Amino acid sequence: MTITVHTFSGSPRGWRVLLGLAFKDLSWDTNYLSLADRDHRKPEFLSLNPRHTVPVVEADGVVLRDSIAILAWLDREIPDKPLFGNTPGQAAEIWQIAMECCDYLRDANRQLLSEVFFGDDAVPARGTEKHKSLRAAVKLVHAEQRYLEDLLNDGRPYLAGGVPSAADAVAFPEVRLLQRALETKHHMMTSLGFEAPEQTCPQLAAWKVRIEALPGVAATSPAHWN
Ligand SMILES: N[C@@H](CCC(=O)N[C@@H](CS)C(=O)NCC(=O)O)C(=O)O
Repeated sequence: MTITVHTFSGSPRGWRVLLGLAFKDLSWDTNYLSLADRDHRKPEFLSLNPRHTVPVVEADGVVLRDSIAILAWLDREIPDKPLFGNTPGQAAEIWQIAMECCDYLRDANRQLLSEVFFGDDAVPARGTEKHKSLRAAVKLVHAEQRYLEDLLNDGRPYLAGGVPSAADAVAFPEVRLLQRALETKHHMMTSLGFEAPEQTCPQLAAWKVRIEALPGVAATSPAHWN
């Protein structure tokens, strides 16, 4: 089966799918759309996904357009190295963590990173509404980092147990994007009081390194970071 993933370089939702493929030791083709050129609004892409969002996966005539649906489909299509566990209990835990990361960590990151990556690069003055809302976003991010840290505190290597799962595929892009923000927008992130896992969440920092070392994961990194 030939799997083509249409995505933007650095899209957290597209990255989930690439990680799911890597965790399963599969190969794939990536078609990077240009956000600047608005490729996702062009008729060719709209014919695949009228909602103009990435990721979209094409595989032997099947077209799928939601990151979580794609991971679930992939697991049914290719059951080896399951992303959603082997038992009902494991499936429930993986879904729960994955959806919590979709809802809470993604939302906190969106509030913070849309300004950090795409804003005017000026650190907002203390006391302004913008500063208050970005500080609030940083607090939410910290709370979600601590939630992940607590999951790992029982000694498990991955978020939902002993093997990488869909929970890790959803969480990793978010944690890695925060690191990227710290690397490329250091002054802004530190001025807002962001604390990296390396400072406050040692289990999460070690998990990030563990995921990065898995086979195939390096190839999922955003193309424009190289
Ligand atoms: N529920 C969808 C949401 C996808 C989504 O919002 N993707 C963003 C990029 S991370 C996007 O394509 N935004 C462009 C747009 O909405 O026009 C999924 O998880 O696949």
